[in-house]
Amino acid sequence: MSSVLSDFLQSRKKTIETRLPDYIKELEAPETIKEAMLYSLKAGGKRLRPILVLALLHTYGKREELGIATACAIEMIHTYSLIHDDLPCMDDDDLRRGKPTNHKVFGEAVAVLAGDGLLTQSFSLIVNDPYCSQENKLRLVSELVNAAGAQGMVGGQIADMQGEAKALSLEELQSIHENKTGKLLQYSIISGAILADAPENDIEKLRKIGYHLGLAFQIRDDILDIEGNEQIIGKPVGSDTLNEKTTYPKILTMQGAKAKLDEHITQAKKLIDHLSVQSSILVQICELIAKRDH
Ligand code: GRG
Repeated sequence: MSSVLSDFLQSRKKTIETRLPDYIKELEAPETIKEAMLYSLKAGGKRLRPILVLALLHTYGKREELGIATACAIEMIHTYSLIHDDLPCMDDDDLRRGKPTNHKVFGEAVAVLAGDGLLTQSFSLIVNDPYCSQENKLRLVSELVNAAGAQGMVGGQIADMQGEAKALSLEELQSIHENKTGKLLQYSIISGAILADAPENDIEKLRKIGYHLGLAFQIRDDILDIEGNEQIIGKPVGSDTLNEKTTYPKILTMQGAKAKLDEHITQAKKLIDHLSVQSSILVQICELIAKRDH
């Protein structure tokens, strides 16, 4: 990773991690719910989505402060989705990012409410953003509903649950991930562009870039899952116990999944080349998504 990218990622991660808790601490709300919300918000993570918002403002030469509220709103929605995804009624996970999951610490009922609180609060951040025009607020909220709701992440999650027991086609798998993981990542890119008042032509290209990056991110996730499992249990791709769920490597083979990942990254980079501005940061983030190791 270049030192420019590494400095960019580290400094923006620090900014987000400094600003994020303030939005919860300032709330007039019962301490227990604030504590549970803060627990997961502060539990680490790459902060890729909020960094993308700031990267777009940087790309268009705008003050990154303009993106802080939306960037933190997106991280709140991402965090809510992870809290709910870990619940016993969903994936039933005990650990997230190496720490006990929210429901393990606070109990199931509080964890559900912490997720609900984060989801709801995220909209308040956008609506009360002092730097954002009324017109942009409306557009950001409406795009966020599409990205995170039943037509986006929530819809992808249910399709994923329903598809768990059956063998899916590549098209079905792609549609699940486009919604479940892709749409919020795509929103991180286009919301940054909206806040930067980027040309509409660029916003439409960025929507396609977000689509490719969202799928690339998920394919990399599938690859990392299997490579991680191979290291832990020593089982190769295709062994039954590891691959009950349909994944890209299961349908395409590991080599095919890597080729598909490269295809999406190449498409994204081509589109970046055609934006009205140059963005070496975006190009480098594409390369990072293709090669990330966690
Ligand atoms: C419960 C409504 C609802 C939705 C859950 C996103 C999601 C939908 C579940 C997460 C399951 C999962 C592990 C998906 C794979 C891709 C993904 C979103 C990984 C986690 O995102 P990262 O890698 O996480 O950005 P960090 O920890 O870095 O924030």
